[in-house]
Amino acid sequence: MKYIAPVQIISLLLLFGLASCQEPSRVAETSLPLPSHRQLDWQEMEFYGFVHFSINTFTDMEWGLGDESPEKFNPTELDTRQWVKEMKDAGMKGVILTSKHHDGFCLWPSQYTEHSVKNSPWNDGQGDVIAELAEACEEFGLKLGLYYSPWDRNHPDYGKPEYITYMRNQLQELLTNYGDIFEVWFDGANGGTGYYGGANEERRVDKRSYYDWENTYALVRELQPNAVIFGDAGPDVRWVGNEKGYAYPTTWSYLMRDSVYAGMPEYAELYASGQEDGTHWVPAEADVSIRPGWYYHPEEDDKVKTSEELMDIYYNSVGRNSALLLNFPVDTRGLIHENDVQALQEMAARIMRDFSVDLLQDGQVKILSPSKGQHGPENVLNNDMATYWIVNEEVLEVDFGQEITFNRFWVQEHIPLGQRVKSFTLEAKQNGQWQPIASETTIGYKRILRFDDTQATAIRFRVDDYLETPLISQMKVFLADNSR
Ligand code: FUL
Repeated sequence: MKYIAPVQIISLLLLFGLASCQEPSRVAETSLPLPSHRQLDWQEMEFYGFVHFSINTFTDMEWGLGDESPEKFNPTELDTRQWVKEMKDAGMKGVILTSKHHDGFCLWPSQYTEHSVKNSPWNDGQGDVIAELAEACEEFGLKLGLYYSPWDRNHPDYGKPEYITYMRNQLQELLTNYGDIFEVWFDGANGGTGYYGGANEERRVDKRSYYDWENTYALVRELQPNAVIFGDAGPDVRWVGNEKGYAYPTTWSYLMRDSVYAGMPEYAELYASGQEDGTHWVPAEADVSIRPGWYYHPEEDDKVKTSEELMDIYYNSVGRNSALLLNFPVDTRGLIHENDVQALQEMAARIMRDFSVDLLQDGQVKILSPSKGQHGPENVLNNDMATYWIVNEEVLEVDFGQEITFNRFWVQEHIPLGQRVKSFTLEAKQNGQWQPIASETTIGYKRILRFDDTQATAIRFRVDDYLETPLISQMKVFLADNSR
């Protein structure tokens, strides 16, 4: 990269005087919904892997009916270390495995059903995929999460109260036998046709009441107090409303959680952006598969997303106040296919390259404005998420001291005290004149703007509208690879 370290000067322009200044102690007295400690820990993970692996892998299906024989599950070279190593190398912080998908087959030897690995030829019925994955996660330092489908097309009792006991018994096994779990992922696809122990019929359930979520969540809390619970509508992490892996330019971490439920038909249309006036903190997670399907299909070996497509997904999720959950359809060998590995590692190299040099860290930073003490604008450059700049109607101007080229702007709010910015503007000083680069809406945990290569001697950041006094934690500027 051809770039000479500039002298950077930050100047703070007081636009509306000091009358509106918020005292640091006052900003904490907010009525906004705030994240829990488990949500804050989860937020920092940003990018983690998903694995869809089951009998479907061997039957070439996306949704098994529930009548498939466990004998079909027979990976020849299952290696969870390979999955975890590739994810770790790509910078992922965790992995979520489909412990039981809609077809009801269990990847662990549950004592409550025969429809599991214990009746498969794999490892002579002695295997436990979850135990192997937990071990690999421990070895490589990744966190383990578990997907569990409430809908079960195999179980004879699905639709009856007895099934809820079965589900809770299984959760008890999953959440006590495999160490710390960072996320419990409850799928929203509920009810429909299935095998149901031979009944072969359609079973509909009342999505709101059947699962008695309140008590199921209480069980998860009791067994794994640090795990976030994912569901279409939370309670801790919510679905982003599509399976393409992108969040929306406006993405709030708030939701009127009590009026939204899993499987709600209008969710994607109405709530995918979150709600500015939501009552609870429920941040978004964007899920997407690296191939068209969630499960492995040999005919999709040449349909793996390119690293360019994966970078669009990354910027439109992690760069839009959402986490990214990227799925790998593990193949019939029990491995992440070579083509998927290649695309993932190319993506990882691009992420590394795009964010390798923060241009706001280069050179000597000078603060021209009067010091604001503990919560001044210099905090946005200190790489410390615990500190922040209290924005009292000021504009932040960063002078590079010379012309530089850049095409990414990264900004983060101090979310332990909520999400506050409603809209902001970024400008660049070109030939002595301020030119608009972007006027955008929400920031949240992290917002990354992509734009064309821009030559400028300074940038100016302004919050245009906010819910409460904005608290900006970090800002960065990069010259990333804009070529395709
Ligand atoms: C959906 C499921 O129906 C898909 O099979 C997949 O598991 C996806 C992540 O969630 O609701």
